[in-house]
Amino acid sequence: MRRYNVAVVGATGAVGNEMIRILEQRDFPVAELKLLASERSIGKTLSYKGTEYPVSVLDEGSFEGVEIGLFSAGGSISERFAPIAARAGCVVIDNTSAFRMVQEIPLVVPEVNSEDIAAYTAKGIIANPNCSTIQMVVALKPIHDRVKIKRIVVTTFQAVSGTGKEAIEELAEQTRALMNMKEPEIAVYPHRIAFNCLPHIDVFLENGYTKEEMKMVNETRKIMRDQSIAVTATTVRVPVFYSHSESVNIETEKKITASEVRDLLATAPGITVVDNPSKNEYPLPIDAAGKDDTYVGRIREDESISNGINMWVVSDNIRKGAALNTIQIAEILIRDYL
Ligand code: NAP
Ligand code: 3JN
Repeated sequence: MRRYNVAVVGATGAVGNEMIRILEQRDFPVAELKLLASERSIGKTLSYKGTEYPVSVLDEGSFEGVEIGLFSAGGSISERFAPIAARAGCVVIDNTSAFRMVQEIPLVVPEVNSEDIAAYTAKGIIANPNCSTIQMVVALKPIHDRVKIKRIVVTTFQAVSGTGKEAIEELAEQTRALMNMKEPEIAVYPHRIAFNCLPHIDVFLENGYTKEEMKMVNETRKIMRDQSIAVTATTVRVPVFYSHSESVNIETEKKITASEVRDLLATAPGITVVDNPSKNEYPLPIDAAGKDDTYVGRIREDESISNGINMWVVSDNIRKGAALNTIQIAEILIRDYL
């Protein structure tokens, strides 16, 4: 079997680390593995399949001989280094927002629009959507195909791991401090996150929404190839370590019942329906953490309108929301295109 030289850019981060774990778990055909990060990581090693690999400092020469580059070191790093990598012949799968809305660059969730990967040839780059968008479109695409979604109203409950390794540490530290009657230190977020909820993810924009909220609006329309879908989002950071949860309300063109949605999603790719309220069974972030699927429950008709559905959608934001989606794209890329 053909093997590929793979680079992980941002390998020491929350997403990069999970990428290495998933390459290992799914036995991706890696020939040489290059782990790249900043000067802060000089001297570090990371383990892959029982061997320690050195972390190298990312620079302009990092991509010679690399065939696939998995990027998650932030938007400005991708803006600078993804085109350099692509010029060196490496196909970049980028986890940042740098290229998501560039028209020629495909924005891909394999369960929804894997056929768009073919357009990678335009720039040598494929964009991975925002985590909150990914789990929502996985759950909504089968419904959109059946009864056409006119409007989506979504509120997210996002885990701190979405902000990176320092935020994971901050929630743990603040919780420890408060449980020991100490003053918690606030560094990553503008307010304390332990025992709190912050209706603020990424920066505020002129229209009053946050950038995270507008990512959900714009990315959903691009991935679903339907600019007519109306989307409004409120994104909230909650004191959970892993897995984002979302309350999703949709209005559809044609009527669909809750039971039809349950049946449709039960056989859809990447979805597990957990919807048994009489037994207190519904998706929970602690159950989704470390898993690959998107979990959907609390499926019910919205009684305030004629064609409406409410649901609760939960997925591991670092796996399906980032690292796993990236590697699923890479798997299709090598199977069908490279
Ligand atoms: P993180 O835990 O803070 O890790 C950041 C990573 O980027 C580290 O490996 C860091 O290396 C590296 N890095 C930072 N500055 C660098 C530089 N100048 N040169 C080379 N490497 C550099 O963050 P994360 O949670 O993994 O997220 C990283 C990025 O992934 C985010 O900024 C975002 O764009 C993207 N992301 C996307 C999603 C999604 O929804 N798809 C979710 C989360 C994150 P050092 O350890 O050496 O500092
Ligand atoms: O906050 C979350 O839960 C997800 C965060 C994603 C993120 C964090 C920093 C920069 C992104 C992203 O993927 O949209 C970015 C970015 O690249 O804009």
